[in-house]
Amino acid sequence: QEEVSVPIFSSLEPVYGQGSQLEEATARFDVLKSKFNQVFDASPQLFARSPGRVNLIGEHIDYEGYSVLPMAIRQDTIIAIRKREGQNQLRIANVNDKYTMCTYPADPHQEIDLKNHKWGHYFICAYKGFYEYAKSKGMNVDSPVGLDVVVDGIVPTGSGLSSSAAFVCSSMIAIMSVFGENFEKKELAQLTCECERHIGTQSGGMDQAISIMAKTGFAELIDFNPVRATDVKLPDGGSFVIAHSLAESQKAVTAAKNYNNRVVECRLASIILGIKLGMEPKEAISKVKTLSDVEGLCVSFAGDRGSSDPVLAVKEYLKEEPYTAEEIEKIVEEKLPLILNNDPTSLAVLNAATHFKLHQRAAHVYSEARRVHGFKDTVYSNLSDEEKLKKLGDLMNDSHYSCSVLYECSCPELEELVQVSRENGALGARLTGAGWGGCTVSLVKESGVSQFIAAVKEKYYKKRIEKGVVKEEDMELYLFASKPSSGAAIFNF
Ligand code: NG1
Ligand code: MG
Repeated sequence: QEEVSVPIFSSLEPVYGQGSQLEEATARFDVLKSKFNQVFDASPQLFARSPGRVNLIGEHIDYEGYSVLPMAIRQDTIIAIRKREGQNQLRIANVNDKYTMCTYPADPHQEIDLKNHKWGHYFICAYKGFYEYAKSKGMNVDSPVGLDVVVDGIVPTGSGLSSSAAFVCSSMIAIMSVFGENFEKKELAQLTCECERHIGTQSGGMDQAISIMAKTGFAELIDFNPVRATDVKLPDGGSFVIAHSLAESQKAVTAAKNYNNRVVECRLASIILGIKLGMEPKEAISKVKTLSDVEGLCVSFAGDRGSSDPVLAVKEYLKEEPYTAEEIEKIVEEKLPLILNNDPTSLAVLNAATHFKLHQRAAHVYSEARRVHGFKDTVYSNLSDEEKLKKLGDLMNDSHYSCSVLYECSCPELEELVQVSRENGALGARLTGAGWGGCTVSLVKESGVSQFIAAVKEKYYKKRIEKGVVKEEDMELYLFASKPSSGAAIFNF
């Protein structure tokens, strides 16, 4: 039976199981509670948790409307919360002293100060999102109340494992339940995706969807518009190993040059493809938002050439040399800021960019979307587990190549780590998450996992331990095998 809303538990076992995981979780919740008592001189009303994720395949295509295939990891963010009636402040503390307490007015309409990035801003994303949603549902939440919050996140930050979504989703669920509500998971996935954009990234919905909808033992194929999750049981005999390149990628800070830049490039590519394939410029500007919106036109074009590959249209109609702003404006007969509705995060992209690589970005998106389906089809095929694993590994390698060469979201450290992983037994290895730093994910034969980990430690991390980039005793935070974990939950005890 499908659970529609977020499960509410009165103990930790349903999420953390038995054994060492449960012990670790019990200790963390004890620290969270005592920190809450120490900072606010009161007890929390309830707790919420939401996990990070590793994306197995389907990178930088969620915001273009295409399906992706992530799984939740055991690392999560846990939150303790209480309401303070008659108060007008939000106080957000953290068990980690590195993150000093942030305070905000209890005002759902406040603007988030993007020039001054603070860790607490992610909570405010959820806070604003909750009120916007509650209001749209006609709920009576007009008089703001104070909230006290303590956060403990163990998803490594800036690592492509979605620490941000784990934080935003657990915040949303904590706020929702302290107000006595429990929304449907599908609505929550949509809502948390939209509200994380208050941080200034034009992100897709993969991270929030998997964080909320994940199930133990399954990766999920996530479709968008509307959000749906389909369980994918991975073949036996394989294991996914996550490795951190140790290059941190602060996406909220570098968005204009990296993440949002790619979103804008995809938008411009899709409008030009629409025009070249027969739309009026005005129509294309108003109707075409993503590459998936013009895929039908691209596929028809390919059909005339006896193929079904939308990349053929990209090859025909988008030149390989980068476009200047003027060249694009000539084709679309409009100024770029207007095409992008003068949206501030898009204007920041235009300011930071000198040219736009439309051919490469579109070729990546269409080919990556196909690889996701290839991955899913392989999992469900009649091949032996061994053959399946080999094919999945190949698809992951192709995905990495495309991310690296066409989408240019890799970095030297990720390239080295992927190389080392492949040389030491990975069936496939690729960057995961947004890239520009952060983690790789490798598919490794289950029987060879400890050997693989030892080899990668020796070849990639040893010199970095010697240089003091990472501490030997922290290694298990940066290099570990991961099984598909469960999604968001509420704890009431
Ligand atoms: P990470 O790297 O976890 O922040 C980001 C986006 C995803 C997706 C991937 C690239 C956010 C919240 N998430 O993930 O939606 O686009 O990059 O596939 O920005
Ligand atoms: Mg993120």
